[in-house]
Amino acid sequence: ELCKGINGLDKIVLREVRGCSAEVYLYGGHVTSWKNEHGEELLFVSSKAIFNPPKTIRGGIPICFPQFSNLGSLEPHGFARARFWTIDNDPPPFPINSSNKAFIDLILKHSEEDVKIWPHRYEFRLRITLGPGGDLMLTSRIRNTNTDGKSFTFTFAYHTYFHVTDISEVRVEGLETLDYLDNLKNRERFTEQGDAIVFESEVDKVYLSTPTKIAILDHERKRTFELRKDGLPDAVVWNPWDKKAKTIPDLGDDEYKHMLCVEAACVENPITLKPGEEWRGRQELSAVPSSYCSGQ
Ligand code: TA6
Repeated sequence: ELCKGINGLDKIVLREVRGCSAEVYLYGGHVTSWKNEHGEELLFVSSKAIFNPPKTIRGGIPICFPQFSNLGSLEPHGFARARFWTIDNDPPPFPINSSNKAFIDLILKHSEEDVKIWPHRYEFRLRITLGPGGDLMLTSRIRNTNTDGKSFTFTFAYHTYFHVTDISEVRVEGLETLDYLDNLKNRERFTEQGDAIVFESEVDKVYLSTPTKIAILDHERKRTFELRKDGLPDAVVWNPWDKKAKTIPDLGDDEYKHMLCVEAACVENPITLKPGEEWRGRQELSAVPSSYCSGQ
């Protein structure tokens, strides 16, 4: 269902039989809402988020492409989150079965303007699916459509902002003992020690070659988010904490307490595509009561 969102921007609402829903803005190909069957919001979007292109939306799931963070010459996190995507009415067949599921196919192609800042032609197809049970799946297919024989290289992330009750009570499982690059220490490489990850200060890390499953436990709400990923070896974990939060104009001073970014990403080893080649990367999210989660 296509309708008007904030400031008249087009958005698509996906609904599932039990009442779960998701919202996607064509601006950015950006998921801004994911609700469970009780209508509870599972993603964090700042109360100060600006829905006014070319500003990017603070929260939800920004798509970082063709550059994660400031690891290149483009604007931070690339331009895909600041472009108008279109609905792809006739996508080539997807390898996943989306029958019985609510989904939308979006597409972003190079514009002549963008070719000036990133001299490549591409087709980026994004399928956003709300499965029965409310799982939210994002599948990206990026194809090099250069006609000059040139390969291109990119980094990528689904910059997911999870809504948490109290960041001090959150644990992340699945990243312990892994190597990470610490963005707060000049991207130096360290090894995570000890148990599950907990939060008591600013964190901005890229965990490398992680398992495909990461759990985010919201202790207070007795909810566990499960993130599963494919084609995306790394996982970024970010919380700005109090001092950094105050420097971010579109984030409330105390909102850091209620958000945690855990991002399926490909950062350490950029992806290179030859003309005609296609890359796929997928992130699946579920939210379940903690007690029902296996192994917890
Ligand atoms: O993913 C973590 C990060 O790259 C941080 O360094 C932090 O700046 C954040 O993303 C938000 O970036 P943004 O450009 O959306 O303000």
